[in-house]
Amino acid sequence: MQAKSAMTSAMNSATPASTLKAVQAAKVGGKSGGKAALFGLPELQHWHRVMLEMRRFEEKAAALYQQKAIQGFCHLYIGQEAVAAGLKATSQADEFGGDDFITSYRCHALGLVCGLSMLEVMGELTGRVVGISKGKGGSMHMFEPSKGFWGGHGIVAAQVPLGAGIAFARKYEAEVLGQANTRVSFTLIGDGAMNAGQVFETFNMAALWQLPVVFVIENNQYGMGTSVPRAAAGELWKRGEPFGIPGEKVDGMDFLAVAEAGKRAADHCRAGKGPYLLEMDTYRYRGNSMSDPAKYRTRDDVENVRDSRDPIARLQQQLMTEHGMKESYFDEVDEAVKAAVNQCAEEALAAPQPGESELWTDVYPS
Ligand SMILES: Cc1ncc(C[n+]2csc(CCOP(=O)(O)OP(=O)(O)O)c2C)c(N)n1
Ligand SMILES: [Mg+2]
Repeated sequence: MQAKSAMTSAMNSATPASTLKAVQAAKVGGKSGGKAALFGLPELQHWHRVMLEMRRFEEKAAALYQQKAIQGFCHLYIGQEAVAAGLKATSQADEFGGDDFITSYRCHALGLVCGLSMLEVMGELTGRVVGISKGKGGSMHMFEPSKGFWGGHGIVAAQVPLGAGIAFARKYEAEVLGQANTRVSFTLIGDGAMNAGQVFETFNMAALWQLPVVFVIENNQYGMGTSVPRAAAGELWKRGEPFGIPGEKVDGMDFLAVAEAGKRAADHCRAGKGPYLLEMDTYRYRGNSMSDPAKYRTRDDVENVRDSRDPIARLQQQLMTEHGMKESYFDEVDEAVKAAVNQCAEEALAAPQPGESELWTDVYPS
């Protein structure tokens, strides 16, 4: 079986990878650590651009929301980009398909990194037929299972048992149907969602059946307006311990640290050792959703994190100091990304809304 990393397939036009000088992965606790030499310069440039695309795309979405061109719920991922990018960067594909990803309503960036086009996501946000759910799902309901992207779930923690279910299917395909796949289910969970009962039920079954699932807690410090210390007892990365699920805490605003940890976790699953848990220490710069005035923290709180830990600025800095890249390169990339985002917004808004006949399609009575 030919395993191929997402990075390699995304980089098919790249020059051969030069070896990245060993970079000390930032770590904040747990068992995270070690040297990262996973990526060469072309790959790092690629993933820097991917994170910038997420950022500029969502800034545009915020502007369109304020203009009422996007309505309903809209939860932005700004600040958390390194998590989706770092996990995807070390995910793999084999002849049966790629690794699977599932998350909450905060799903636009993960959709993009899994291969949805900007137009498919922006079309969905603006309720247009060009959207990935034909404009009928909106911000929280985007899916493309053929690309390993399983959504997009509005009910807090609902994606967690579903993520384990995907892992169960992969194990069943391998062990019962004889399909030698090595696919892993990356199941993303908010810090607030970690207190939901179904998460513990899922941990039990995933450990009992040794499912290939990486539970990724995105600890962005808040569940709506409630900070983690007010809501959660103990350390989140240790919550798998009673079930024998190894866990570690990772600097979720360091692309390389996320990628390293994602690889460690996925390797564990692929070796048939069952589930793994990663707590990503990250931060959301915007409110819970666009309608949240975020009065539970100060502007300075956000600025301090943005100034010291921003994942895009950090990778840019690393590329400049370790690879001698010039600021002008990053300015050019930024201009190109902004142009692509503006164009996709124009195209989305020029597309029609779904017609009345669409009221009667994709409806599943139960
Ligand atoms: C079962 C359920 N209860 C409450 C809500 C309302 N709600 C929407 S977002 C949210 C916060 C969840 O926080 P967290 O899991 O930390 O994820 P984050 O929003 O920070 O990504 C809540 C409680 C919901 N959607 N579903
Ligand atoms: Mg949270």
